[in-house]
Amino acid sequence: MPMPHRTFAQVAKRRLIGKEGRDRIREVRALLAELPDYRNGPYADLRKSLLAEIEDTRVRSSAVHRDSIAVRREGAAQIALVGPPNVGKSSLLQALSDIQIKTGDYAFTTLRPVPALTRIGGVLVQLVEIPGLVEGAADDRGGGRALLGVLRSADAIVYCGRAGADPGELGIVRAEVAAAGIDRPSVIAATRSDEAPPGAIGRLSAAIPDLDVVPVSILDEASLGAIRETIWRLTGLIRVRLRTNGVTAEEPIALPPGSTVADVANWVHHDLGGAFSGARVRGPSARFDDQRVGRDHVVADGDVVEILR
Ligand SMILES: Nc1nc2c(ncn2[C@@H]2O[C@H](COP(=O)(O)OP(=O)(O)OP(=O)(O)O)[C@@H](O)[C@H]2O)c(=O)[nH]1
Ligand SMILES: [Mg+2]
Repeated sequence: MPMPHRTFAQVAKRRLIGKEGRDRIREVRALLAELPDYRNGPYADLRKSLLAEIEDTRVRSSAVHRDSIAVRREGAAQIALVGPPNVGKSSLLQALSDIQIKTGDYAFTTLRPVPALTRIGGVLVQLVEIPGLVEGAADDRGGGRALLGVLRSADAIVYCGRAGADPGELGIVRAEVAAAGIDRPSVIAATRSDEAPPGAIGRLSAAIPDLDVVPVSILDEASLGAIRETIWRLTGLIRVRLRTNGVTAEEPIALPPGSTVADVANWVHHDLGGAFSGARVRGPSARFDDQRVGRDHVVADGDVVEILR
């Protein structure tokens, strides 16, 4: 029995996450080899789209110009790490994901945006380090316009500033972002907090009263856990787990707040969106376990939803 084609499509998508260039093409070939060899129907469509994926990947790889800084969006949300040079953005990105990037005790180690995926409560979130936003960036100083362009597509911003540094440095960066007309949910990560003198976090909070300040050090696991939670809250998304045939999925799906049972069904599959009778819900949005609800029922973070056909 071959895998149902919908499952295959989901598996394929998952296996291609984070892969680019030669790796991506290799994975697509492996998937093609596993695909049942039907000439018509959904499997044939899948084959066609996988073949197109190889072509697209080739085009993308040959088009990576030296000055191209575009970032391919992945995961449920994209969060930008922005701040002055040398504050520890790359180190934080590295501590929260499993990529290796250059870090260094001098300014401008990172010259272009670096994306990395991190898993928060079972959901993949993309973090992107935006390097070198200097004063005048909005007027294209230091190639600022292209960097701000990348920032424009982010869902939220983590402003990174050294816990012990002059808060004015972050003020400059925020002013450039504002001058570019970019306004996103934001927090301040007070980085390298293990090096900060006593009282530094309090002074930073006092200087930037409009944003939450979260101290973080790559040497302190608890602070990394806290910044993950902060990043999750910044996405504004909610997590819902699906239940099928009495089994609750381990990995949640991420949805915008206010999503309904119909949105969950749509996420499972577009065909299903119209053809289901309701759901059974347990969790924060239910009055009791396995409450029977209609398609307009609004789900909440932490719900378990069983779609009824
Ligand atoms: N003690 C301490 N040092 C840190 C921490 N995070 C980063 N560093 C050090 O700070 C220096 C700069 O770190 P990077 O991660 O390269 O900083 P960055 O903001 O990415 O720098 P650019 O890309 O050059 O703008 C390195 O020497 C790191 O080892 C931290 O939490 N604690
Ligand atoms: Mg860096």
